[in-house]
Amino acid sequence: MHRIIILGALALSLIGTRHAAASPWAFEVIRYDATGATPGYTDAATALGAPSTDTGFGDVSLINPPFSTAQLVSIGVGGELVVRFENPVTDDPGNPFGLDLIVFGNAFFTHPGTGVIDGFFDADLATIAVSADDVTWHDLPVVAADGLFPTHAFVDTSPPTGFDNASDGSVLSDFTRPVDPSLTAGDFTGLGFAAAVALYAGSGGGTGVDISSTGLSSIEYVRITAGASTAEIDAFADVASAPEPAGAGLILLGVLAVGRRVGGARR
Ligand SMILES: [Ca+2]
Ligand SMILES: [Ca+2]
Ligand SMILES: [Ca+2]
Repeated sequence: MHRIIILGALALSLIGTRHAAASPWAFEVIRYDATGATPGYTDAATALGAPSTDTGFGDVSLINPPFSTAQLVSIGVGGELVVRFENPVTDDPGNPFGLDLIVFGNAFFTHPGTGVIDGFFDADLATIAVSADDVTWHDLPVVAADGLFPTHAFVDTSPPTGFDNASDGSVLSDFTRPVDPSLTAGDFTGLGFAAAVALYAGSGGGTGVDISSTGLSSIEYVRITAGASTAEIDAFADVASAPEPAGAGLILLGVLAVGRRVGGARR
């Protein structure tokens, strides 16, 4: 009995340690140059922590982006934002689609009040660069921040009535899971709200970045610079690798299955 309690306490402490070490968001602003930024949108700390989930007019969704000065930081042409992660973002082979980092902006799909998507708006195609040491920087020219994919905060947000969603969701999307990068804006055009959300497959959206082209196994710093237009950034996330096929999870499932069988036998 004592041994079980001790093992249980050890397991809990390990789980606790893992969670404490696993903050997936940008953690610290290293530099912010507000040159060319939109006035008011100059609090770089708004890029830290989790992506925005509410606009004040309903859930953040792929048709309803964050827009307040407390949620977004503006990066003008000639300006820059550099943030650091608390934990290194690794080029983990278990990451979905090979994507390691997600950048959230305020681009969104448009619709004519019906929820059927007819366009894509406010994509500002900002340049993303990464660094392990804030000295040597690697541009990632294949992808652009503040473009595809719009943030979608709740998997169960209701379809819109008019230009707002009718009621709030309660099940958060996974902000550490990227959208399938083979999708294009055209794949969403003409889709109803539910069908568009289904293409996200539980992801919270954002621009997925594969750091493998840099030759670095991990990075801690991310830099955003504007392209032709002022970009808006909401948050950054470290992608969670897909669960291992074997290991603690399966053992836990086994324990649960045995427990269920014992419970069933008792009934
Ligand atoms: Ca990768
Ligand atoms: Ca934008
Ligand atoms: Ca934010």
